[in-house]
Amino acid sequence: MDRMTTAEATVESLLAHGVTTMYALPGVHNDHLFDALFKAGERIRTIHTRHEQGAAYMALGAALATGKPQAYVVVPGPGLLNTGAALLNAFSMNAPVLALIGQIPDADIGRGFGQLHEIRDQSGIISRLVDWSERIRAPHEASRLVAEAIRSMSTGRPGPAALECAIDMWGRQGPAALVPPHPAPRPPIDEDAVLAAAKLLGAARRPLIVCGGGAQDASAEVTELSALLQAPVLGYRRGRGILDSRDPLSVTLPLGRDLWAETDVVLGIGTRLHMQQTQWGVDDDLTIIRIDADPEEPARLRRPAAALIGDAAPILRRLIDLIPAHNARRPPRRDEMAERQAAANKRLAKLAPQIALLEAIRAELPDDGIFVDEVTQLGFAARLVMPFHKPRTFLSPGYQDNLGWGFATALGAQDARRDLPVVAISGDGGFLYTANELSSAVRHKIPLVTVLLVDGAFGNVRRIQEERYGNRLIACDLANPDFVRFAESFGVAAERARTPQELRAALRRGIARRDGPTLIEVPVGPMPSPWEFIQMPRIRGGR
Ligand SMILES: Cc1ncc(C[n+]2csc(CCOP(=O)(O)OP(=O)(O)O)c2C)c(N)n1
Ligand SMILES: [Mg+2]
Repeated sequence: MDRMTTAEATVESLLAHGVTTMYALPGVHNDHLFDALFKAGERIRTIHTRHEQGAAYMALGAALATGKPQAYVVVPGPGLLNTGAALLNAFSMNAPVLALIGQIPDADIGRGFGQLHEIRDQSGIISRLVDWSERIRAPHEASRLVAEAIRSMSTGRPGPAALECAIDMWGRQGPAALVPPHPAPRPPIDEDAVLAAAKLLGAARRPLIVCGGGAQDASAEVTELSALLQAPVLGYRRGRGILDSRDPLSVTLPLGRDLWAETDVVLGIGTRLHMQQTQWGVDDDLTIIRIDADPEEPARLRRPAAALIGDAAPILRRLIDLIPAHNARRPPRRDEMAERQAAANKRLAKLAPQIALLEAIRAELPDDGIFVDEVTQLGFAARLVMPFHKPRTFLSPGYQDNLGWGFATALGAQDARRDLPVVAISGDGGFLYTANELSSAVRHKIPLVTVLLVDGAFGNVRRIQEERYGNRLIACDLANPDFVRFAESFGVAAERARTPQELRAALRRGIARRDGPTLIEVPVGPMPSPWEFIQMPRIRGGR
């Protein structure tokens, strides 16, 4: 058995799991770990940021873009809390992010001496933020705990995990056997439930498929099943791009709600069906079938007729095998859906200023390029109208919808996928949450292109105050820097684009620039409200 420090065993184990980047902000509690990262040389890249939230968001973006586990390391107490919003997002988005968190001296934990960065019950706080967390208490535990953490991140409902380690434990040396990765257990497919679901879907007159983030690794299967059943596929945010938007059966809001009103059998894949069941409504004529990695999820709002637990792709494959023996004849829906899409687009044309900018981005971003959404006027519209052609090309922040997530998350996505262009959008409100990470983008030569919409306001808040609160405007106007000069002062290539045509040209230059970041400022005015297409009233009977 090799003698190693806890830190060395941790780094070696991360490498054995394919984790080759550490998003990081150093500090004395973790010095031994950084030394182990140094000694690991070229095998692991350490990407340091200017604030802990940047490191955690970057790990999140890397995880979302790759679907693979990613890690970050920060000091305890304030370092941990500074990553709070990103960790919350990772939990809500089921993203495999491993948080390595320092700790005060082992013997002092829980004794309230007021050590540097001490926080009461750090382990307890962490355990509320993630489903799996442990503290490494000896060198020989490190490798096993890394393997368990990473297994937990893809077992059942995927999500983040955390490992703490005390300041005096990272450097402790001892015998440390490296354990191989623990494969995540896969629940056996429940053949009876799949057969029951195949019969229900086969008999359906107007089946509908709804995809969420849990369907992202099942794009081929969803595409095949949609054709087999002539079933439209509804996706909103992370469900976009699983069925290519070019397929007339690929729909988003608001057409999805009309289809929800008409369907007799709905198949929800890796989605909470939250908007559908709580806003649009459910009645006894609707049969719901769920596929979900998390056994707790399907019955949370309403018990479905069938719940298929496990990874979507193999379950869908079984359904595709079984359905033909039970499949009803249905008229092809291609032409009907193309017409209905055109009608829906006429209604959405109200969002013309947003659509013109999104069309410019879509025209320059290749099909496999990644678009990172924000809580901004353009983002709300992107969720409704922007076409996506592949899964994992639309990173949208899930139910947290937390302002300020986008820029640093996009940096992580672009860092992990340097082979693809990544374009992020931000409002002037959201951007300044992490604009300091322009520095990290330059330092690490991350070729992200950011489109910054500047309206001098928390525009969404302002519109709500105008429309619903008698124009009593409060806390919504913003004093901005000159963003072009601001970015340039970091060494970022920056320009201003005043029209969709100028934006297109600027994007082309930015995407071609592969040795560093680009910022494109787009001055904008107030934009038409998207909310009538998002918060839509009930369309089926009571719950
Ligand atoms: C963490 C967090 N804080 C506050 C909000 C509330 N919020 C939603 S949109 C918004 C304003 C966004 O302003 P900006 O980024 O400039 O985009 P714009 O609406 O102007 O396009 C705010 C404050 C939020 N979603 N998340
Ligand atoms: Mg704004």
